[in-house]
Amino acid sequence: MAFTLPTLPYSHNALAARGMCQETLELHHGKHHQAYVTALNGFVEKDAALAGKSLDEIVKLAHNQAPMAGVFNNAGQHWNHILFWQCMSPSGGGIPGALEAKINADFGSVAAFKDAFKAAGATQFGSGWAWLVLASDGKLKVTKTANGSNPLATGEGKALLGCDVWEHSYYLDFRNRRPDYLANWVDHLANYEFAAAQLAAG
Ligand code: MN3
Repeated sequence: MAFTLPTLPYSHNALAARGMCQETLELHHGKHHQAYVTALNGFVEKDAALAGKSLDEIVKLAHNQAPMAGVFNNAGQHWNHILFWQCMSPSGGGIPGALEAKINADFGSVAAFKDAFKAAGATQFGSGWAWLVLASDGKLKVTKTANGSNPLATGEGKALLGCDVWEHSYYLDFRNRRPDYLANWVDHLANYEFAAAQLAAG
């Protein structure tokens, strides 16, 4: 069964008032994410070892396997973008009480969490992702990964939020100003309701 591009959980212009324009979403979802799906399906068709495997299984199987770098890049980016669309909302930015309490406990304050998340994204050299994860010790942590990698592959924890810091995610809206994209993202785009639901699900 081939992998497919998920439908966005909002319209292409739903985030425009919050700093992510229609053209960004049309290109990012319809072109970039679609290209990862198409490439991944091409690899699966040619490799019997991948046939019938779930996306999670392929990400873990291909991680750090040099001959499978292309598989990993595209499977990882499919996994990352499936999450990313859910990590934004037209009513983003508000943090539910239970998640806020957990953030305060593990980071000291919401501001400290946001600073750590923005710093992770801003200091990821080149393309990659910033993450809020629930680590195996039960604490929230901020991490970053390069290119198509993610916390499922690295084993750093369960991803509650992921922010794409590839240039295609922000260049139309913020040009080269990645820190401004990240500041806007944590305050106005991030779907903390989704993160809270991921946290509650364990
Ligand atoms: Mn992307």
